[in-house]
Amino acid sequence: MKPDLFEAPDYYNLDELLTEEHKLVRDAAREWVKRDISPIIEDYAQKAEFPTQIVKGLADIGAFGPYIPEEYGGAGLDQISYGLIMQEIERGDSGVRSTASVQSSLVMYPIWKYGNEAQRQKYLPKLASGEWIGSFGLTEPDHGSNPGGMVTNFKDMGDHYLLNGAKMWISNAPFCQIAVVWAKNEEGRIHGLIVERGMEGFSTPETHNKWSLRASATGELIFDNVKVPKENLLPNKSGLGAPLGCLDSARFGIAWGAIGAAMDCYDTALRYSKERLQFGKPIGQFQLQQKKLAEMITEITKAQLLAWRLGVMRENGTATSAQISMAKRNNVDMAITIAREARQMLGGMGITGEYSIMRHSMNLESVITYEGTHDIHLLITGLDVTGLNAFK
Ligand code: TGC
Ligand code: FAD
Repeated sequence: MKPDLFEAPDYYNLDELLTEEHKLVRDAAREWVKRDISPIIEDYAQKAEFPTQIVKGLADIGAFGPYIPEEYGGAGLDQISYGLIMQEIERGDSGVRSTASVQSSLVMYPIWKYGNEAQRQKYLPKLASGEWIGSFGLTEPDHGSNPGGMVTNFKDMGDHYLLNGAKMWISNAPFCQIAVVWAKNEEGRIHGLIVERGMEGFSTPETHNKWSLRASATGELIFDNVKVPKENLLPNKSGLGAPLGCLDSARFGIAWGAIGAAMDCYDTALRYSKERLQFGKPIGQFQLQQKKLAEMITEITKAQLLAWRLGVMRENGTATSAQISMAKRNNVDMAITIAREARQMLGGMGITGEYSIMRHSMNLESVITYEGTHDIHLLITGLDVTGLNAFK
């Protein structure tokens, strides 16, 4: 793979909207990605293997629980810092950002928000340091976009719960120490349970043959009469709104992350367009190539503004779930379009692992599907503006 010469585009001087702390946090993540991710990521993606040696680095840059209070081992940062960290990590690879998103927003967040103090003390510091990796089990083989239909269930056996069912497409599953699992009780009410590796009847087979997110480990969570101690139930929120609340936080991170992938594709194509000569001139001198670059930087700038404003609203507690859906949908779509155009600008070289674009392009096929598909987010916006529910 070529050396990482990335220079971040900032066409509207958005750095002026950031605090000194934001810039410090972002630059630390940017440097780490250049040093520890760029040189190895293509190889791990080719091997379809998660680079476990990067876990400590992710913890060091505050990627595990950026906004979780410091008393629980988190970085105690604000929402824009969280977004910037996700942006920088996904500039390196969406699969690495996935690991950080799941750990922070889908495992640490529910334990922090829905757990009791004993659960926070037991799990959060180990997750923040990367000693333990978590996974989040919501999707099932027959219930993806419609998680409310889940069939995974638990029964109250007096001194413990008995958990049965299966989750599919679960990031980090093959090597997680714990899983936050969503299951129905005997009344059909959804609750979160913390399942630990080693509990009898709990297994996590890996999903192979992915052409996308190859440097992220994906698997199943299988529960065959798993005895879960009663103290592992998250007591402070139940119902479908509980897992969907975690998704709000993760989708916010993706809205920022996708900008990172898009920036990397744009920056690569821009540099290539000045170096690659055809018909005796740089291809960047041709109007058709300029059109692609001009549209890319326009779309990146709009996405940056959307993410920044959403960050301000998340921080002051006014962002709605529908506003988060809009940003996730728009920014991932923007990134996948840019990846495709940038790939074309590199001609044949664009399909090789010498450059990052094809990997980003394939990764984004997962990003546009997980955490709510492109179409589901459109319907959430449609419901919000019309008041008419397409899901019922
Ligand atoms: P609906 O009847 O609309 O809602 C049920 C209850 O939930 C509440 N609610 C929310 N609460 C918090 N945040 C949100 N975003 C919420 N959206 C809805 C709602 O108010 C209601 O509460 P209550 O008290 O009235 O019961 O539910 P529905 O069954 O009609 O479904 C709505 C729909 C389709 C929008 C939703 O289920 C959905 O978002 N589907 C997409 C599923 C999804 O995103 N799955 C993601 C799985 S995790 C993942 O992909 C991780 S990838 C990570 C990585 O690797 O980076
Ligand atoms: P389906 O729900 O079957 O959808 C198929 C198609 O139908 C889609 O185009 C969809 O938009 C469309 N569709 C569905 N319903 C409607 C409707 N009402 N109106 C119009 N169109 C509709 N899940 C987790 O719980 N934890 C994880 O860590 C996790 N990680 C993932 C990692 C990867 C790499 C991938 C690919 C997925 C991951 N997921 C995870 C699962 C992900 O959230 C689901 O794949 C996603 O929610 C879509 O569900 P589905 O694949 O079952 O598709």
